[in-house]
Amino acid sequence: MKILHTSDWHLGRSFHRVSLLEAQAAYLDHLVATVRDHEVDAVLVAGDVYDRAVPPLSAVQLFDDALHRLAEAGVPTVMISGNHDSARRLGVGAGLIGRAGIHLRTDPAHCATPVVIPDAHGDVAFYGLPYLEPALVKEEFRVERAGHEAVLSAAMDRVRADLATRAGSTRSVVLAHAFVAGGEPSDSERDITVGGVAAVPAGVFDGVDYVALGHLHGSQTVSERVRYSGSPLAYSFSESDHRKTMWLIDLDDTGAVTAERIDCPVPRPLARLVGRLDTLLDDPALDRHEHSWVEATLTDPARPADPMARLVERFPHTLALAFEPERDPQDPRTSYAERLRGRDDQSIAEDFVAHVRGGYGIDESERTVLRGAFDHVRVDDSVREVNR
Ligand SMILES: [Mn+2]
Repeated sequence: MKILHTSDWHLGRSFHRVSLLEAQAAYLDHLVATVRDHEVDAVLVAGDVYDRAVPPLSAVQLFDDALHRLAEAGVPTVMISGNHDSARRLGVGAGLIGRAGIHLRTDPAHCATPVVIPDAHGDVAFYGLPYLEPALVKEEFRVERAGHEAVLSAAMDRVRADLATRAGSTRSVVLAHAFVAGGEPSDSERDITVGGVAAVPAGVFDGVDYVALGHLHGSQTVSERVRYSGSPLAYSFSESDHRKTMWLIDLDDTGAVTAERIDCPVPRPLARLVGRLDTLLDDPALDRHEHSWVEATLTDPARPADPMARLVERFPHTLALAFEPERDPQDPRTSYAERLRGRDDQSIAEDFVAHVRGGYGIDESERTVLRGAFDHVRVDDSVREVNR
């Protein structure tokens, strides 16, 4: 059986100030084309279909269109809700949509009710575990300590119990949305740490043939049978090194897994550029990034004037700008007093402002205010001197 595993579509999300709706539509075109080209038998979407609990209409329309096209392609599809989705909203109409072969699993109570899809070798049981927020589902699973491991273990106990009632030849697949130990996060997942613990051990999923995970946005292999597909698009610059893909899983008659990565379309490459502004503007080696979405970190010791306006002349798709002034290599070894020697209060205070604002230096009107404050202090001191 050929299974296409994807997750974390985050429909409706934008990248900095750029809407990704077109890129997400192109990805869904690619998904449907892949289903046809590779004669896929089942599509799995492991949560975070939407970026927000109440998604914008354009995202809902995109999702509606995807459902119709998957149903039209005749490919059974199993989807779960992720931590970004509203399970209740996503699950509206699930019963009716299920009749078209699109199975939305958003209710924790239905964890152990699989979607059963047969092939020439027998049945494959697909168990959809929606994102299980410990505080919300601990009663459903009757666990006392509400952590991710406790609720997922309880859900998996139900899965294994159901599986044990089925024919021995039944192969099994679980969809889950969780942070599994060994996985590598990026900057675009919402933190799900509970009581200081974010990750669950992969061992909670023991006993099934394949685990299609969602939540982490980088494609990764926790073990041969436990994988993250990652998001189809980059949602932060921390993902600039990611290769965005889906897993095409071949599940043979014994339940053994063969995995292949299917690349997703790249709307525009990402580039993280670091250096002095003049270098970024002149270095011929950066030619290849001129059409990328750019995050520029300027290392000039002093903040250059109009850096964004100058950057966009060469890199019109610059979306993020940061300042990290380069330091004298001796700097860490010099004492605080030495660093302040010979500098006036005004310049020290200006540096402090830039420091606490993450590199955004002081502007002319702020400089005037600061100078006024120092003047006041000095005047007061001089008056005191006189009156003493
Ligand atoms: Mn996600």
